[in-house]
Amino acid sequence: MSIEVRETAELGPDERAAFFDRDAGIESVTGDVREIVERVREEGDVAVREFSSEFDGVDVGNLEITDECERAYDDLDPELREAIDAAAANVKEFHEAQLPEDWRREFADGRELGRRFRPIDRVGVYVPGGSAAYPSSAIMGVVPAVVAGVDHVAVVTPPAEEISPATLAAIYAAGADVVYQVGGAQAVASLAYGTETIDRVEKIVGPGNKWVTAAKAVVRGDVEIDFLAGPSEVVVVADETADPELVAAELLAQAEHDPNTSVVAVTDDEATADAITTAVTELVRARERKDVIREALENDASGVLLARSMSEAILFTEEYAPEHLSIVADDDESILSRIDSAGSVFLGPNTPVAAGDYASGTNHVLPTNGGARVTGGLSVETFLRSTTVQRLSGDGLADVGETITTLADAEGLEAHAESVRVRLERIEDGSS
Ligand code: HSO
Ligand code: ZN
Repeated sequence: MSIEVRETAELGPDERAAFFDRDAGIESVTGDVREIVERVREEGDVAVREFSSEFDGVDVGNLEITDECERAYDDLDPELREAIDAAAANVKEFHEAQLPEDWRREFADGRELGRRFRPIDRVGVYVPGGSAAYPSSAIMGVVPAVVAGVDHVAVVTPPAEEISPATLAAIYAAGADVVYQVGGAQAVASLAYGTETIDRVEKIVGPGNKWVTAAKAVVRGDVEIDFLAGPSEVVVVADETADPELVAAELLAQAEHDPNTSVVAVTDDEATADAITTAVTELVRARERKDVIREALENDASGVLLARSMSEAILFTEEYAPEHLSIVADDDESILSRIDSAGSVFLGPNTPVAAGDYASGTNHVLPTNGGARVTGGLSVETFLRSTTVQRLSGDGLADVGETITTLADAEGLEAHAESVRVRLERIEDGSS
C-alpha cells in the first residue's frame, strides 16, 4: 500500500473528479432490485421468504421478532447493555433538543400565520446486519423517530443463523414498536407496499448496502425515504498545529468500515502532510481490519492532500461535501464558518468522529456522496411534517384582498377572486 501526498493544485481533471464522484455503485444492481421489489409487491410474504433463503441463506420461521429483542436485551452482557443505554440516552437528549415548537403570530393587523408540527404516523427503519451489524445504527435510526412521537416505528433487519444479540438489544432499547427479520431490497419493498405480515409505512429511513440503497431509490415516490446513504466518508482539515497521529487515527477509523469508504486529509502545511502519510503507513499495520483499511486508502476518493493555502483546502472540502468533517486547526471556528456542506462536523483534537458514531448524541446516519449539499443527517425533523395554519380577520382579508384578486384575475382564476370579493362585500354590508 502506498499513500503519497498529492498537491491539490496539481490534481489532473480525472483525479479531481474522482474525489467528487463517490457513487455507491447502485446502478449495477438496480435492475435486479426492481424485480425483487415487484415480486414482493405481488406475492408478499411468500416472496420475502424465498429471497431470505436465496440471499441470506436462512429459512425464516416467524418474520416478526419483536419479543426476541426484549429477550436479547435482558440476556445481554451487562457492560454492553449499559453502553447501549448510555448511548441511547445521549442520542435521545440531543434529539429532544431538536423538537420544534408550534407557533403562530400576527404578521399584520388581523393576519395570523403559523406552523404546526406533527409526527409521521408510520415509519420503517432499516438496521443493517451481517458484517455491518451495528447496534449503534439501530439507536440512530429509531430514537429520533420515537422522540418525534411516531406512533408505529417498525424495524427491519436481515435474518441470520443468529442475528447479533447486541443489535436486537439496541433495537429494543431504542424503543421500536415492531421488529421483522427481513433484509435487503425485499425488506424495503415490504415496508413500502406491505405484506400479509409486515404493515406498510409512510417513510423508510436508515443505511444499508447497495441493494438496500437501490431499493430505496426504486420505491421513492410510492413512499418517502430519508436519503441515499453510501459508504462512509471523512475529510480532515488540518493545519500545522494538528497532531499527525491523531489525523491518521481518524482516517483509519472510518477506513475500516468498508473497502469503498473514502478518507481524506487536507492541509496547508507540507511537514504535516508528510507526517500524516508516515503515520498512516505505520499505524495501519497494528489495526485489526488492516485489509479493509488498505483498500479504502487506495480509493480514488481517498488521499492526503497538500493545499497551497487554507482557503484552497476549504474550497476543496466544500466541493467534496463530506459526510464527516473533522477540523483540527488553530482557527477551527473560522474554517468552519467558511464551509457550508458537511453532514456532521467534529472540531478540535479531542473530538473524534467515533464520538458521533456512537455516543455523544448526534446522529451518525448522514448524507454521503455530496448529499450534504442539500440535506443534513437523520434528525427529529426527518420524522415530522409541518402544516401551516392561518386566520384572517375582516381587516386582515381587506389588507391582502386586492393583491389576491389582481393575481387571481391575471391567472384567469375568477372563482378564486370571487371567493375573496364575496367576503369583502359581506364585511362592508356588515353582514359578517
Ligand atoms: N461512521 C458510520 C457509522 C458507524 N460507525 C457505525 C461506527 N458504527 C457512518 O456514519
Ligand atoms: Zn464509523
